[in-house]
Amino acid sequence: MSRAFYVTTPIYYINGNPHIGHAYTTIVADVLARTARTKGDTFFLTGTDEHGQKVADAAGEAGVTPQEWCDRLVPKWQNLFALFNISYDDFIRTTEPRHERIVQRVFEHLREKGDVYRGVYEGWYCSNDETFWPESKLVEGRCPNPECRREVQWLSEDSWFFKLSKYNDRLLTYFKENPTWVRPRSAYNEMVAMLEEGLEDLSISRSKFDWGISIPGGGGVIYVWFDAILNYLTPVGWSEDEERFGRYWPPSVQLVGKEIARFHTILWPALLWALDLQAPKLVFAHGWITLDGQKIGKSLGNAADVFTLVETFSADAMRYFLLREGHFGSDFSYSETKIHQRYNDELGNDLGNLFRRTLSMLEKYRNGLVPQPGDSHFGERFSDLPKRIDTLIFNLQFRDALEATWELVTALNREIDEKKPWVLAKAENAVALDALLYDLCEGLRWLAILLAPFMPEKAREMWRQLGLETDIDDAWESSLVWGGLAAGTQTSVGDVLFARLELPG
Ligand code: ME8
Repeated sequence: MSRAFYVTTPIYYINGNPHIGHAYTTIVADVLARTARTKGDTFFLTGTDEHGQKVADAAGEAGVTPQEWCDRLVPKWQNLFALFNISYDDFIRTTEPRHERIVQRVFEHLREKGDVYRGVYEGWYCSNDETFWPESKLVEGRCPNPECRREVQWLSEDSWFFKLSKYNDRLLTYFKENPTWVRPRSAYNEMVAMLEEGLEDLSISRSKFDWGISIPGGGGVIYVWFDAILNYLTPVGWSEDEERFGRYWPPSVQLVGKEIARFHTILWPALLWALDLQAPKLVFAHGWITLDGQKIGKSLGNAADVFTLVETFSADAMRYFLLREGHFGSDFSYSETKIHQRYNDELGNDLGNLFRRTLSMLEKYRNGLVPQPGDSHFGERFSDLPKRIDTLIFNLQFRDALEATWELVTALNREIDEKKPWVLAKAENAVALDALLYDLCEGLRWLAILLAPFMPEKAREMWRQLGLETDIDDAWESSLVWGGLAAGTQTSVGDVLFARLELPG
């Protein structure tokens, strides 16, 4: 069993530019990784899926070779992830030799074992979804995926097959014995229904098409999904670094959009068992960000430019919005009006003003120096908050985690409204004013720590203005004891955290 925390995102097709949907899954993984890092060894993997017909077609349309196309597109994805402060530990590209070597090794190993065999594939193929479809699944002769519905091609070619059907019973038993290994429940149920219907062996090679990893010994290229799904093995040292592999395998959480749940919860564990490896501990198939009721996607071309959104709202506000808006697992719709509202209300008013008001009052009444603490009900009242938030994050309930954090934001705002520091100052009630200002500053220190995985830049800015010199990334549980802020700390009022934005008219 792995001793570390290993989290992955899907690797993204680079047949076009990244959009907010890709940012979403990657940000979620980042929140998990940042939280996990405060506890121990963590490995966070993302990357790009560069082979297959879809990418080759995009290159063809642009009039360049697939490799040139990939080399041109990858920096766009990496720039987006940098803009969002994604703290991945490795970015894998499936065209890298380190990955091609692993895929070929797996192929050879399974062929020797007899789980990969030669046959003829006859059936339909949707190149947009890079998926083989049996005749029975087509809808009016088209791709059955409701988001796609494109024309399918008839394929008839010599092919290598993976004996997926051999693992049907083991998969069903595994699902029954591990009812929470695939979440949410809707995805789990859908997969069980698919298994009950029965699995067919999977064609895993293409002979009439050459943008892929060569089959060892010749005979075409490896099917893009077989190639891509193995990316999770490559950077953790499978077959090459036993100690490293033992540390990270199996993955703790694999995040995917619900449309690719079946590759990750049926094909993937079967392949792993064929290699005598353990299945991931959890595959979470999240919902879609929609616009006007439709999934935002590259092929529909309905995505708002994510780079522009970051420019307008800041990376951290977008991270906050994406995790706060929907329940992770369900679809949620996106609109700039909704982002504006959350930005101005929750970030600007609730949090930003609280921060600014507190530091300004401290400046005015105490020259910016944190006073001595007094008697406080906060310590007891919020003693279980860090643990609760931690549990919610690892349970992938990000919206609830942010709501729980806002209990503290609300309580601090209420404290100002009720105790009225300006009245205490006027009455020269120094003891009460010190106690109040201390609680406000200490509460803000807590908030910076609790929000760091969600809004790393803003949390760091809060930390800086609060005059804290340690590294915020080292602060978590042990730092969350009420009273941890040292009296005498010199704070300094700096930039507004979330400058108010006017709604477009
Ligand atoms: O499927 N809402 O790549 P892909 C939420 N290469 N998430 C979304 C989204 C939306 N509207 N649109 C995309 C592939 N995503 C394969 C994966 S893995 C071995 C191979 C996110 O470029 C979501 O995570 O089509 C989804 O599963 C992924 O992007 C699909 O990216």
